[in-house]
Amino acid sequence: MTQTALLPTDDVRDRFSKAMSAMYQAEVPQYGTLLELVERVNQETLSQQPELHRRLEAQGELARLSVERHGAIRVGTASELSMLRRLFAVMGMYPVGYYDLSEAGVPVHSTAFRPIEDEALARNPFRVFTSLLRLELIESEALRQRAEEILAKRDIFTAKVRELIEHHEAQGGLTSEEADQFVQEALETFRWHQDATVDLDTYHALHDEHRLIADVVCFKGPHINHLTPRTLDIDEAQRRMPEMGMNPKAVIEGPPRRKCPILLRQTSFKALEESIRFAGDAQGTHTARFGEIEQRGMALTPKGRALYDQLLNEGRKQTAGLDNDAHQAVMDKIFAAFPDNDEAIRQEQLAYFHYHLTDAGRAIKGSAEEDINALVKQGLVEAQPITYEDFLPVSAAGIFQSNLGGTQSEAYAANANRDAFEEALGAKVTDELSLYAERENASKAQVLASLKGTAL
Ligand code: OOG
Ligand code: NI
Repeated sequence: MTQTALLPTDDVRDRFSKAMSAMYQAEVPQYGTLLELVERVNQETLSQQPELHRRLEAQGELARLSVERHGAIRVGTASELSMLRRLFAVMGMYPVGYYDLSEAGVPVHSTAFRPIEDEALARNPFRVFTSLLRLELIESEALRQRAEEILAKRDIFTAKVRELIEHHEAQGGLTSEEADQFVQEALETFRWHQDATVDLDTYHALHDEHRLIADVVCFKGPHINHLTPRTLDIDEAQRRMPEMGMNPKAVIEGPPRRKCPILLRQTSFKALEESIRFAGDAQGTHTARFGEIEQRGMALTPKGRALYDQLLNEGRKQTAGLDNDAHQAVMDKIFAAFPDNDEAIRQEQLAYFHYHLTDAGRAIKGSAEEDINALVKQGLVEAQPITYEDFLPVSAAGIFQSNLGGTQSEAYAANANRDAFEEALGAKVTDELSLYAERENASKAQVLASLKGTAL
């Protein structure tokens, strides 16, 4: 029997992320404008900053830049979440990180489905931030039951996609033709529906409890609510949004502008009000979908993250109500306490780095030196920061809020429940910090082995 060639999961993900982007451009034309803006700003930034160009190229990130984006969805039940886990696995995307957003007044907890391996990330790092509604946080017993009943009746997956997922699991992959079919069928889960599954009264009752509950419960599926391309200069992109007809949120979330960017900075254009037909033929509107951009920097160690959190909290106390310029100026002063050059950050172990041999290092055979810092000093080894591939709960909450009207911010009593999330998911989420640490350690081991002449 001849074996049919299976398509690498990286290719399935690449095809899917492109198809998703095309679908969202057709659904939300402003997202297309946003892509144009980001593309233009990125080209300008690269030509103005040759050092950045060199660095991205050396890190293998230049090639992925034009395909790089993340999306977000919200689901209502454990079985929806666990089926999504299987669907994303077909594309080489696995649950990384646990985020509790209830603290920020959003009744969900979340993970990010994303690729994990260096090569997979370099090819296409497509990520989907996926939230599970926490019905247990709804106060009214009657409303909670009503929401559960509505959710129990829907199936967000096509029969064909279920079949293809099982097929992938049984034969360990999909052929190219099956992958194309899978992409088309999987897209159906993320598509927008103009028809709600409930009547207007039910929508309002759920909406009054929390806008997000109505968004999750009242529709046939978990429509993709935004897609986010990666920009190399978020300040410039934010500045230019209005002249291209977009209404940006007030401030850029996350750390201020720096020479050596850390973690993640994000901003978005506000959600659109869209007309919906409710059961019983009533017309109404729903506000859910928006566009977002982000600038990614280096992944921080627990020590770096603690410093970041401390400075961010100080900043939040001083920036309430400020416009973006004033907000950034305050943050800039506060973040002066966070070193802003790669070597100082590395020496203080605030971020994760990837080590590789320089040309001089490659010329050496049989060195017994094992001290990586000494090798860096000797110019034989170079360290490059590892890019942050994950999300920031505070920033995520800010994005949620600005698209929920910005007023519903009273917090639910903080109650992270990772165990319940993992039980719903049907798997453990991988700890994102351990992934960065592993990548750093593997690169060190590789460098030392090549210098010894015993290349791994
Ligand atoms: C997800 C918000 C989180 C981000 O970039 O932090 C997110 C949502 O609104 O469903 O996408
Ligand atoms: Ni986002």
